[in-house]
Amino acid sequence: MSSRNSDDDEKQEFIAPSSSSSPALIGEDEDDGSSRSTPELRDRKPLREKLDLLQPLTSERKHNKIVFSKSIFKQIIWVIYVMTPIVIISTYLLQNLLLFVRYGNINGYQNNEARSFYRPDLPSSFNSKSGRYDDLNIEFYDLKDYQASSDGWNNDERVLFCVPLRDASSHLDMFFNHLKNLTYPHNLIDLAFLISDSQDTTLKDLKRHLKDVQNDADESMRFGRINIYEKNFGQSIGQSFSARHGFQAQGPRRKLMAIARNWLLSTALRPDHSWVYWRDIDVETCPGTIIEDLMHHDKDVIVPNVWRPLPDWLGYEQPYDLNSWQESEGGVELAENLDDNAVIVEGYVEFATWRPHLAYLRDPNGDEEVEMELDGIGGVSILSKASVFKNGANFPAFSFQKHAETEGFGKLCRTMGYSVIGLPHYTIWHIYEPSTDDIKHMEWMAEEERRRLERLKVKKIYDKAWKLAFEDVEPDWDLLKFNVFKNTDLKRSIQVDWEEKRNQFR
Ligand SMILES: Nc1nc2c(ncn2[C@@H]2O[C@H](COP(=O)(O)OP(=O)(O)O)[C@@H](O)[C@H]2O)c(=O)[nH]1
Ligand SMILES: [Mg+2]
Repeated sequence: MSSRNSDDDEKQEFIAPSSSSSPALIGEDEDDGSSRSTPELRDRKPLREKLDLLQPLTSERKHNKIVFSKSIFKQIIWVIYVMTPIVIISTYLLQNLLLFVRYGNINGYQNNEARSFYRPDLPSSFNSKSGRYDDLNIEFYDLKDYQASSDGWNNDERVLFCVPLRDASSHLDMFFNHLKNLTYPHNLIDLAFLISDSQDTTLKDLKRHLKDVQNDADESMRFGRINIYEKNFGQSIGQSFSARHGFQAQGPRRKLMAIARNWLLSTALRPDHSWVYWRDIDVETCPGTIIEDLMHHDKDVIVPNVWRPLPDWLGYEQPYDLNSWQESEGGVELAENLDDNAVIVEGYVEFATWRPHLAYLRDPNGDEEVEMELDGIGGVSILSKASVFKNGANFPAFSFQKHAETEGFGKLCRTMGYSVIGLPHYTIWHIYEPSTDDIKHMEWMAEEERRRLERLKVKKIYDKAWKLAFEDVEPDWDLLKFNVFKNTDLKRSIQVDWEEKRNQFR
């Protein structure tokens, strides 16, 4: 038989069971009328018989074909159905196996060692001097083990590093440079961020930076626990310099900031923290040793001086944080005369307190170790013993002795008997952000510069035209002058007797 015929046979075997059980129909399906009376058709009789004989086999195939061959699509679904759980389970097992081989556990970290990659949080058993677990997995802390000492870095004292954030993505590069430069052992620093009422990409950028630092090949660069919290408090005052610093904005803004700080602190503070360090995101210049520099004073609450650089046309530099001050008679008197709910904010002419400000007492060449007692403090950079908060201090979100937020915190700490200290000659620098007036002035300066350049251009053209239009006769005149005066005594002086002349005309 030709190859076509053998194809036909195969086709018959395939079609027969599904289309009709009658062998007569096979021929009809298969051939047109011209081939029906040919010898080949007669030769097919044994094939039909053969098909009849194979009937049980054909129905079995029919079954198999329904299951396996009805459509390729079904097969693909089947493979996916079977393989998906296998792939998931084996990936999970492989991952855990790799972690186990590397760390000896499947959590991806080792006790007393920096962890290998970023995770949102770590069990509090991570790292030295933390809680201990018993057989029942009960965590136990002997709180006397977590006190704060002046050289905490030698005693494995953990620092909770708190950063409130709002629309802060533009400051993150600068902030992480500072963070990486910190000399306090990074594995003893737990980072806690609270992002509120932000419209920009703060959260996304923050996570990217944290992943980078926690994946640093140098394990000593990696930090301890890292927590990011997001919570909006409905802050509607803009984040521009002038919006933030307007007098009217101060009361509501400071109360909301106080609430934000309290949330951040109470959510992140753990039993194993000995210190709490507060830091604003927008600090431009700060020593990497800041934690140790403040810590070694061994005070309950301590702040550095905070200034900001200025453009040359504004005088190069200026005190920034006026919230660190000592109480004065004027301040006490003012407070007595205000409503119970009033909040004094320092540094505004509306509140004349005549208080000595830490910022203005700075001597650039002064001894950085000099201390000054304070009553109110600013929040740009505060180091505090954790026990201060654990004992109940917080940032008043209401009028506490006519103050709120960090200034209220200072007052509260003094009331609780804590030492609250500022360092007048130890300075860190906040960024310069232009105010609305500064921006106007800068626009005016830019316009002036544009005009000056324009005038310069015009003058150049005039100078050129002048040269072309007029002949320079200066050398000729010099020659002529010489010839005209060569026989004249130019030094001769003529004396006129004016008295005589006057008499003549009388
Ligand atoms: N969570 C939170 N953080 C804020 C809010 N407002 C400001 N911040 C952050 O708090 C810190 C101090 O705020 P900033 O506006 O720089 O204060 P200023 O320098 O005293 O005017 C910065 O790190 C800000 O990103 C807020 O409403 N919520
Ligand atoms: Mg700021």
